[in-house]
Amino acid sequence: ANTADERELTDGFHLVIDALKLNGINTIYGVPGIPITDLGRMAQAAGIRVISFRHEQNAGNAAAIAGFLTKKPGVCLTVSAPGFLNGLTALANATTNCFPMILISGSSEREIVDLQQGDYEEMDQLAIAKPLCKAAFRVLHAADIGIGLARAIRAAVSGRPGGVYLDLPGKLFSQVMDAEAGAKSLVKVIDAAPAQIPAPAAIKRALEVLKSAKRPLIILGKGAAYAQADDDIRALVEKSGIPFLPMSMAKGLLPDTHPQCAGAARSTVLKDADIVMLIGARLNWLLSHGKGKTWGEAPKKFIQIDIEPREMDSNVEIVAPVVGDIGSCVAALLAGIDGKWPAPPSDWTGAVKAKRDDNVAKMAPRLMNNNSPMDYHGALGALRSVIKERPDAILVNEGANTLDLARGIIDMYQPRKRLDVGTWGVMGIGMGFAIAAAIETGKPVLAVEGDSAFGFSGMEVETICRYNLPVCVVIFNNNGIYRGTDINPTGGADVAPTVFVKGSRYDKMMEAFGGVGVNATSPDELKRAVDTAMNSGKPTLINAVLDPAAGSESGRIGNLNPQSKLKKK
Ligand code: OXT
Ligand code: ADP
Ligand code: MG
Repeated sequence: ANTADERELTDGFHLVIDALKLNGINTIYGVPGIPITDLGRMAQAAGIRVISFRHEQNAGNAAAIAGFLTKKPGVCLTVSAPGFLNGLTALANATTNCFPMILISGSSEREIVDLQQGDYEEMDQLAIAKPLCKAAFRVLHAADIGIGLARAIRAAVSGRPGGVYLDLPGKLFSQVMDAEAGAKSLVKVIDAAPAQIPAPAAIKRALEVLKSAKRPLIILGKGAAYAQADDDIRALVEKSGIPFLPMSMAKGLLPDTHPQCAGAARSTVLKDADIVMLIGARLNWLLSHGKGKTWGEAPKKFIQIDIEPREMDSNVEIVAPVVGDIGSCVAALLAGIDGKWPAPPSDWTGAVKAKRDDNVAKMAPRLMNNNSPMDYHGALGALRSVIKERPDAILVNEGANTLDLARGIIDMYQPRKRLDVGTWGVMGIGMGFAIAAAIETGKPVLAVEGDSAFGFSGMEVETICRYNLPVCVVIFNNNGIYRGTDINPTGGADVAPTVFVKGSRYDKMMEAFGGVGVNATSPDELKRAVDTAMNSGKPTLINAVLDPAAGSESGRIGNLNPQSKLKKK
């Protein structure tokens, strides 16, 4: 073909890239291979940032948290069958957490897959993805790429956000079509997540219920953080004078040090509140389903703000459902909270403050120890100062004790700065979240990782070094899952299932890739090493040596472990 002819043609590769760019998607997280290697290369050549990982699950987690941070779908690109399945865990996790994400996978030839004739990496990926995500689509014709991507973007970000699967069979990429027709086939999605305005009657009902409260409480969830309605949420809390309890990833929406913050009085506010307003938080296991011992004896009424109507009454009766997007709902509520709004009774706010001050005072001395080997409180006391001094840094956190204690001890000051295991309590989000947080925000990232938790995504330290990202990973190395002290009761050579190699030096992994590795044995050493890392922005991994006996089984959720009824012999 002569060059004049070529100029008039486009193909699947270029249409996918043009469609992404047209919709402002400037970053792809993925792992290359057949049939998407050239797609990644061409995307990079076209100015898209292509971040290449060592395992698709980590790329998928990166895309998911990019979605949470930006309200645009994060894109993960994988190869067929095994790569797709690796990415699928992240897609399911994104959907569970209401993060917008699109998993784009190359796939094998339909004719062969559907007759099950054993193609290279054969798998009916669309069918497998469907039950695990919010929506799933396949594009068979190059002319449909624009529409396919538009559907995927809308499905991911409109209504309750979630994960979308987009199946692109290998043959599609080399399909050619007339360039002008191709350009016309692309769709720029207008108003991808339209405002969903709450009904005035629902707002009126909610305000009446709230006004009747003697002991009101506002619970902020990660939906509220996602909504980016930070100023109005803060105004609603402050004008109403109601104590607020942040769920883990909503910490920092208002500072944890805010006088109305009830984070350190959690058990008291859940037990004793009479009216509870949920903003972007579900009454799932993390809130004991809204009933039982945690919620006390006294009757309770719930107001719930959520974009998903079916969330209402999912666990207990919601007396005032407010369905709409949080920005619109909070603005409407705020309009109804004027100067005459009654402050909550002072015996209630006083009781919350007393409990909070008591818990904070009890914890304070434990955070100041300089023990070696470290305990959780000593180590986390040091990291708490790091975030206090750098409130715009992003904290990534996973583990059991490492997670639960860091959540309580490290105060957050700004919205969307704490990223963690979320609704599933999943290990493995660490490095993917840290990488995307650095890429999407340009801010320094501190990843506080249990040694087990780190292992699920640890190879991505190479990725961190390769892209020279300002990520400081701190591994709380207690030699195992929860503790490093279990022994094999048979006396056999195998160690207990929860225990790892003793005295491991994770810092040397980082050095292998040109990053900075530090072995820290005391809180003072740890603080110095983290400060240096955060100031330099150099990829750093700190092996924090923790007392193997310091943790407890499953951290704060040991009660979820089933117990054997049989007595030990
Ligand atoms: O009010 P009271 O008096 O009750 O006090 C509360 C607060 O008011 C108070 N507080 C404070 N006091 C003082 N000052 C301040 N600032 C303050 N803030 C709060 O403290 C208490 C407690 O507060 P909290 O935490 O808010 O309340 P509580 O009661 O704990 O809240 C309940 C929950 C349920 C909301 C909360 O606990 C929560 O969010 N939990 C999340 C738990 C979670 O998701 N855990 C992760 C999963 S555990 C397990 O599954 C693990 N696995 C299995 C596995 C997983 N997960 N995934 C995959 C893919 N495969 C396998 C594994 C392998 S964990 C794990 C690895 C563990 O080992 P590591 O080495 O990684 O970690 P280590 O344990 O460190 O060794
Ligand atoms: P947490 O774990 O912090 O309690 P959840 O993930 O359980 O939070 O709940 C988040 C809720 O927020 C979901 O029910 C989701 O539908 C809702 N949500 C997410 N984004 C919005 C939004 N923009 N407007 C309204 N609700 C939202
Ligand atoms: Mg551990």
